[in-house]
This record gives sequence, C-alpha cells and structure tokens, in this order.
Amino acid sequence: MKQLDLLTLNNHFEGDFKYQQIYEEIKGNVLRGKLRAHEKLPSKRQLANKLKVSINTIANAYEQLLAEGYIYTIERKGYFVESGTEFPDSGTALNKLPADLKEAEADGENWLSFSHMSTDISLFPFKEWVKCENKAVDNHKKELSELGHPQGPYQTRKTISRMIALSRGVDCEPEQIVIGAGSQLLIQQLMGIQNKEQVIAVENPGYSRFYRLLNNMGFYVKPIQLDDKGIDIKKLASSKADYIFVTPSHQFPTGKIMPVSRRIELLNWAIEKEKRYIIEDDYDSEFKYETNSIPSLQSLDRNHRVIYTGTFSKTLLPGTRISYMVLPPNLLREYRRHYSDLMQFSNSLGLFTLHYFIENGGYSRHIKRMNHHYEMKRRLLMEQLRAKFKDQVYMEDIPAGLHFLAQFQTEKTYAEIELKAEEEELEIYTMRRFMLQGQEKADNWVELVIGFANIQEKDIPEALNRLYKILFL
Ligand code: 76U
Repeated sequence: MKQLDLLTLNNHFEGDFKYQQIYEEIKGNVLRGKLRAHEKLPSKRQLANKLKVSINTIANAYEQLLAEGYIYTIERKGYFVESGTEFPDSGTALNKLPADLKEAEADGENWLSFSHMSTDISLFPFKEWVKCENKAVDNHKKELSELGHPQGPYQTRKTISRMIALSRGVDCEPEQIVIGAGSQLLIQQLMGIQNKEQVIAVENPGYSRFYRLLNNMGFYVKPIQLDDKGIDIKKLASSKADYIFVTPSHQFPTGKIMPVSRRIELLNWAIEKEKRYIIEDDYDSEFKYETNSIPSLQSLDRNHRVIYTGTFSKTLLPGTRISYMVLPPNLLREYRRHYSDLMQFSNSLGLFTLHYFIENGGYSRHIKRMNHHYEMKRRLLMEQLRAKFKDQVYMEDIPAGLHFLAQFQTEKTYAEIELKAEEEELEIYTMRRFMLQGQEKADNWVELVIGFANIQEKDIPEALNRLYKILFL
C-alpha cells in the first residue's frame, strides 16, 4: 500500500511546535490531493523514526487530524485519509488581503492636530481612574461574572441620572437611561424601532455621521437651514418631519447657543402632533467658559417629547466609548419590548469605574480643571490666530465647547485646502464635512472648524505656520 513516506515530506521540523508543523504538512497534502482518500498513513512509530521526533509528537499531530476529520482510524489497522477532503485551491492566497483593505501603519510623529474630535490626554487623571477601576473590581465581582442589564448597571444609571439632574436639569429616572458604546449605536437602536416612512429633520450644517446613519437606515432625512437662533422653525414645519435632531447647547459645528424662545418654539412644534420627538444631542455642554451651563431642552419639556443624549467622549476620552440616552416612558416601553433579546453592549467594568469616578467627585473635579485649561487654550489660540492672520480671519467669540469656527479670506477651494493640509501634516476639518446639503462656499472665504483640545500650547505657533501655508501658499 502506498504510504505517506513515499511523499516528499519535509524532514526539518524545528522549534517548539513540531507536532503542529507535521499536522500542517499532512493536512496540506490531504487538501491538495497528494494523499488520496483511504490511503494509509505510516504508523506513528514509523513516522517518528523517519522524522526523528518522538512518538508523542506524531500522536498529537494525528489526534488533531482525526479531530478535524482529515483522517480516520481503524482499530489495529492504522490511520487512513478521509474521503471528500481534497480541496486543491485552499490555502493559496489565504493571507493576502487586497491592497485596498490594508491599513497603513500610523506615522503620526510629525502631525499636529486641530481636530475637534479629540480631548487633551495630557491632563487626564489616570491614577484616579485606575483607583476607581480597582474599587469596581473589589466591589462588583458578582456582577462582573454575569451578563449585566441590557441598559447598563442600575447603579451607574442612577449616578448618571443624579448627575444630569444637577448639571443639566434633566428630569429622569435611572430606568429611562440606556447606556451604550457610542451615540451612533444608541441612535441606531432608537431609530430602529421607528417607522421608516418618517421624515427626519437634521441641522444643516450639522453632524454628518448621524445624517449618514439615518440615510443608510432608509429614512428620508431633511437637512434644515439654521438662522441666527438655530434651526429655522418655519422650514422645519414645512418639512413634514416628525423627528428632529438638534444640538441646542452648542450647535454642531457653528457653536450657536439656542435661546429659550427658540427652544419653546421647538417644544410647541413637537406637541402639535402625536409621536413627534426632538433628539437633543448634548455632546459637549459641560464646557461653558463664561456663563454657567444652560439647562437642557429636556428640562423644559413637560410632554415627554425630548430624547436627551449625552456622551463621555468629550469630558473623559473619546476612546472610553460611553454614551447614553434618556428615553421618555412611551419610547422606553417600545424599546424594551423590541430589544428584549439584546445583551448589554458596553463593558461593565468601565461602567462601574465611571460610577465611582462620578461618585467620589473625580469627574466634576476633572471637568472643572479642563474648563480652565481649555478656556486658556481657546483664548491663546484665538489671540495667536488674530495676530497671524489679521483681517484675513474672522471668528465669533463663543466661550464654549472644544472647537470654534474660523473664516479665512482665501481664494482656495476646500478640496485644495484638504489636500495641502495632508501635505503639511496638519489635521484640520473644513466646513465641507458638515454641510449636509447644498451651501456652496462664499466667494473668497472658507470656514474651518478648529478644535483646540488636542494641540499642546507649545505647538500652536508651528501649527499656525502650517495653516498659513495651507491657506495661502
Ligand atoms: C457626539 C456630536 C455632534 C455626538 C458629536 C459627538 O459616539 O458619544 C465628530 C465628527 O463619541 P460619541 O459621539 C458623540 N454628537 O460631535 C462627538 N464627536 C464625534 C467624535 F469625536 C465626531 O465626526 O465630526
């Protein structure tokens, strides 16, 4: 009978996992059809002698091949190749990922960033955070060993509900809070239970990720122009929308703060019809530099028409991935009915850590400190921008958030600016990212969204040199 040792089996098995190499070799021969169905394999002893390895090694390799069904065994006769195991093309190009899917290794060394998406990690209280994490491990072993509540641990929801009652006037029970790994996921869930025939209004300019998400979900999404108070109510009324996404505390990205008169108009629009809702995206309201934080739109609502969403991406770190939404009772009931099968989708350890971080005062201390720090940086950056660009720059001084809008007088197009920014290694976003529909740029002016959280003070002059080259050279 033809046996495996007639094949050119590799004789050099080295290193720690010899059995695995032998297994791979035989497997390859079976798949390529070099070993045919029902051919007999050499006995363990024969093969061990030939390959100068222990019988155990061969036994391990055969065991694995048996377990996966490449070979079978007949008592006292030996091992044979299983039928139906020939698959000649397998293995080739398996590891070859097409070039368009390959990710470049980060080469961020020389890059500077005016991104509005990051926070300043240099002042993050890691020690305190880790202490809270240790406390979470000590106190919650039982919960950590189980699947948690799909909306996140009750304790954390209770802490969040107390905190947003104090800081934002949000009126809710812990039951109404859904914690999730990112606002997009939460919005996707919330809108997943709505009728797809609905029109959804969003602010224009606005948050393109929500805009695209809603579009991809199949909704008809209508970008609504802003006036100097925020969303234009007349345009909203004529849009036929029953849902609106707004950022009243700090319009994204223009920074406008919606005055109470417009908030009341918006709430009145909502109660004109049953099942009309306002999604209040309160993504960075913790940063207000001259006034106290303005109460949320939800705090004015008496009819359960506002869905409030908040995030820890700006106050902690974007990578924390902890966001939450507050559902009015009717929507909560629908949510629970629809998602009764869903498992919790954030990390419990992170959520218990957050609970202690808020409870022991670390969170509010951090926000207070960051408010001072960011306000200092915002002022510094604005001063230096004015000094460098003189009357070629226009900025409205809105003391809030982690970014501001700046207009520059230049002939360049957004496409040219984005390309040149890449060359100059400066991360910066133009208004193009936020214009959801229409809106060509004004002649000779461009608008940039300048985030100041990430950039270090000492790097501002160099970043502005690069910006100058991007805009004018
Ligand atoms: C979030 C707006 C308008 C929500 C935001 C952000 O998922 O909780 C910005 C961009 O981290 P999440 O998102 C909160 N609503 O700007 C935060 N900004 C995003 C992350 F930095 C990205 O894509 O322009």
